Amino acid sequence: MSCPLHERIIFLGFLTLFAALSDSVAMCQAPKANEDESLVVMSPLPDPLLRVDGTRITDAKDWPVQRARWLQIIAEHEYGIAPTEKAAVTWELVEQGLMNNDKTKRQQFVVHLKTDAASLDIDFVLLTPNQPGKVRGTFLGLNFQGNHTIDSSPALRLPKSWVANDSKTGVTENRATESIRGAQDRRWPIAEINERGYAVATAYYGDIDPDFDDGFKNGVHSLFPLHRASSENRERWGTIAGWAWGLSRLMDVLIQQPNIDPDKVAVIGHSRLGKTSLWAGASDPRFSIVIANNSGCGGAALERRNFGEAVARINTSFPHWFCPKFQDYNQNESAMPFDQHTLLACIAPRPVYIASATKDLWADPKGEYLSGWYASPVYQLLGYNGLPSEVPPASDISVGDRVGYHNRTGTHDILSFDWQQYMNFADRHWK
Ligand code: GTR
Repeated sequence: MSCPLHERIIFLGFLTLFAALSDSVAMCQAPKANEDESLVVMSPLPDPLLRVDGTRITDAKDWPVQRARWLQIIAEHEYGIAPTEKAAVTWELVEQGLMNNDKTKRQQFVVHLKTDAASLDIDFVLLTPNQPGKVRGTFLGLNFQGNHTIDSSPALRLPKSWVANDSKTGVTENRATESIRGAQDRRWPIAEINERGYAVATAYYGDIDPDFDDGFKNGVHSLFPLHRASSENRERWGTIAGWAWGLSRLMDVLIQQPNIDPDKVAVIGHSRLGKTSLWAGASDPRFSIVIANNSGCGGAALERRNFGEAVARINTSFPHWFCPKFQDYNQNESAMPFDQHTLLACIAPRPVYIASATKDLWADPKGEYLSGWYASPVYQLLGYNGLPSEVPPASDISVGDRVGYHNRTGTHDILSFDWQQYMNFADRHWK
């Protein structure tokens, strides 16, 4: 049946109005965020060392079983369980050259992932110091707007996948544009990193899984259609788990490169990608250091503090980041069988670094710190020191041993100051 044009326009108008209304209704359903420390009432945290039978682990040799239990719980209730089936991973070098006044060697790969159901290509760039021999260590992390945004080098390829429309970046029609080449370079101080002997490896997060709610169908989810989360299968992987799984596939490729030391790869991420680096690092022990910058709710911050963003709001704004089951904890954090300190504990004894920014109350700097503090008994059991005190340090001071932390003066971002602390941390642990 065809419908006259004016009726179609009126109908589309109604649809748009309806969508806008339901969006604002959804936002209203999320409670007002608390950013007042005096209003924080935190219910008791689960003890990471307590077994299901109520006894407490006192021997390091019992930790691996307990760690596996936490990983299972966190997967099931928060990020969702990733498929155990494998995808075939192959890669090709599609471009290489020098940049940064010849101080940086650039290699661009396309990583192909394939299952019986689908295939997916990820553009992957490796930027190493232009020197012979192995690099000192590698920082692997995803970027938000495309590999071409991390540096102004004209050779960096534009993503072909979905990109968020944004009046600031000038992106319309969900396609990457030249206009933002180099626009994120403050977040990726490549020259400084290479000067200290380290490499940077990155891919655009949308190549792995587009960042919008499509019912878990596109991106990596298309590779495993039988594993899709739904109202019947509420514990299956969401988008953060997809990005984390993608980081592990990039790691598969990275460790095959002759100049990369597979024992010295740190996984790093900012904000939603900091939540991602924590989950990638907790689940994949090949990452020898894990770094989460301003990761906030669903990242390092303790959910039971209910400070800043909190569970109900993140599940309302970004329902696709977590598994549907995580919604059971909207305004119900004390019922969570875990909290984010158990996520950090799953990284032990590998070093983990958490960073906050003083003006980023939305991400709850104190909650990010305390998570590290409450994970520290696990590090101690395993023979290492975590954080030194229950009291967070003054701003811009880096503290901790195997659990590192700083609270940079300023807003939600990842800047040279943060990278300097991460490289100092890597210098110490990768001696
Ligand atoms: C915000 C979100 C945060 C954080 C941030 C980001 O809108 O509330 O959880 O992840 O986005 O990733 O930039």
